[in-house]
Amino acid sequence: MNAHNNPSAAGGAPMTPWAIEIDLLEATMRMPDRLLVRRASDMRGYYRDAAALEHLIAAGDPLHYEVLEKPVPEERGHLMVCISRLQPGLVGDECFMTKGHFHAVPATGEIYLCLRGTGFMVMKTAAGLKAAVPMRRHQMVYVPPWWAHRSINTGDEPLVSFCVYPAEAGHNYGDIATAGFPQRILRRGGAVQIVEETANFSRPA
Ligand code: S6P
Ligand code: ZN
Repeated sequence: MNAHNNPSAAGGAPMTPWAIEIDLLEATMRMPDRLLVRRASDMRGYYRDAAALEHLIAAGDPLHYEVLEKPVPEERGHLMVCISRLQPGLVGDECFMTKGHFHAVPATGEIYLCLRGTGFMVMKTAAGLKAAVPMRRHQMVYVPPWWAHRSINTGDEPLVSFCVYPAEAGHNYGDIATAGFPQRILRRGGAVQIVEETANFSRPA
């Protein structure tokens, strides 16, 4: 069997084609096989106001975000698809966000098609480039290879995106937990602000 008639990278039988139902209006995936759930207590160290986060955790540890997936083998050639659903809310004056990550295989990009809500995708490269791209319904954000990415909900309803990325990409959170991103998104009195990070901004005393 040659590469032309055996698309399985592992050399076994090719995967059987499949389909799932994604409700674009409700912004949900029916019967996902895997569900990643992150609550406020999973986000320690990521927000600038640690005391506000602890207050939130003590007050019920609210849901932050969920990732619904139909996993495929984490092999080159496959495409991973998921729905990311980020709740609205504030930690102090900072909008709820995902942890953010580089891909463990860094030369892999990602597509985020925003289905619902409003926010930003903040991005950075290891070489110091930065970007903050608005997210809103019907907007597709292209995360190029080598860019770490974090989604941020600036609105009053869930920010939901359909994501597609190379299945071998993986996640690399190491640098994000310690260095954060160059930009934070705040909401003060209803006004959304992009604030440039400073050395002592991410770790307040
Ligand atoms: C994976 C893709 C998403 C995120 C999800 C959660 O490459 O970007 O599935 O995993 O939005 O974010 P995070 O930063 O906690 O993994
Ligand atoms: Zn990713």
